[in-house]
Amino acid sequence: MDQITALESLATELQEGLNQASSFDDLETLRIAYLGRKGRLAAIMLTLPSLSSEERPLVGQKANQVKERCNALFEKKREELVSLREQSALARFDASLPGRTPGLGSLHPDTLVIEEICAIFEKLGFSIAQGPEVEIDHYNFEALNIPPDHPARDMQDTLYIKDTILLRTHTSPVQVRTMERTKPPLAVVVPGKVYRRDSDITHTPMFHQIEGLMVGDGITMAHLRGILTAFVRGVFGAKTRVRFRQSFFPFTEPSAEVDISCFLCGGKGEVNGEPCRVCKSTGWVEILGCGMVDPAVFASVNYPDTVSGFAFGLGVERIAMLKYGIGDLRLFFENDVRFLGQF
Ligand code: 2NM
Repeated sequence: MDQITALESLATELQEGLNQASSFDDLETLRIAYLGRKGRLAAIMLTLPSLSSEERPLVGQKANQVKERCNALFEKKREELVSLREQSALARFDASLPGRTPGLGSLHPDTLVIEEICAIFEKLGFSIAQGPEVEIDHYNFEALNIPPDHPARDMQDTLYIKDTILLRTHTSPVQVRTMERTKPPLAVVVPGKVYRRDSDITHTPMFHQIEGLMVGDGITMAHLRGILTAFVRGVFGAKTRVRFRQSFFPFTEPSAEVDISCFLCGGKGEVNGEPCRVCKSTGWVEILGCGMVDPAVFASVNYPDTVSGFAFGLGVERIAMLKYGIGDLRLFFENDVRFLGQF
């Protein structure tokens, strides 16, 4: 039978063809020529109907064996080509080439300012405290001598979650919580996020504050002045001058705002004959609010009426804008790495 001879030589010839093949394209060309729909095996199969009923099953069986053998030959060659490709990729790999520099992250200007300021206060003997951002009316307002009819309690200014649960509008509730569980004397600074119902070019619904509190027997405004002067000189330089302006807060009496001499123009109000952009030619920059803690606050944490203390608060973004010359508050919250990478 011619078909049996033809089938027997098919696998042998395929092996010869595969020996010459050097690419996956060569492999595919051979597959189509031998096993394809119009290939050599198919051509032999087309002659089956012309055979006798005794010959037909013999040839059919042989055809199946040859097909399996051919498939095995193709698979073996394919594996060889895969392994060759891997070896040549390895040979091309140059371990002496310089690597790609991984992108390094950087700290947010808020984080930098918080870390710098907290480090200064730690050197002055303060410890760092933190507390919840979701607060109750008692800690955020009541204990801080902010009466129920005070405008700060208005829905206009405070983000309420429900009834008496709210997002803290300052970090002062943490000072109250700290006093509740700590006997005087104590000195803490509290950095953290605060929330207000306010959103325009110079106000964001969330921003950062650092507040501080020092309590003990015989703490006076002299201590307040000394500590805050040391603090601003740490941040803005040893020549910085300090000025206290009388102010008002519900939780302190007396209260003051602290201005520092302008760190850009040195208080002269102009730089190279141009009006100073930092202090708007006034020579002074407002930096924080402070005061002697109101006895009503001490009463709310059951401190004896013999203690006294001072407290202060500042806005972190405001300090960062001054320190780094950042002109737009919105940059702090967009998290554009081109901005964040500059500090
Ligand atoms: C400020 C200004 C003045 C303040 C008061 C207290 C507390 F809890 F001790 F009463 N914490 N922070 C305070 C005082 C905050 O921010 C402008």
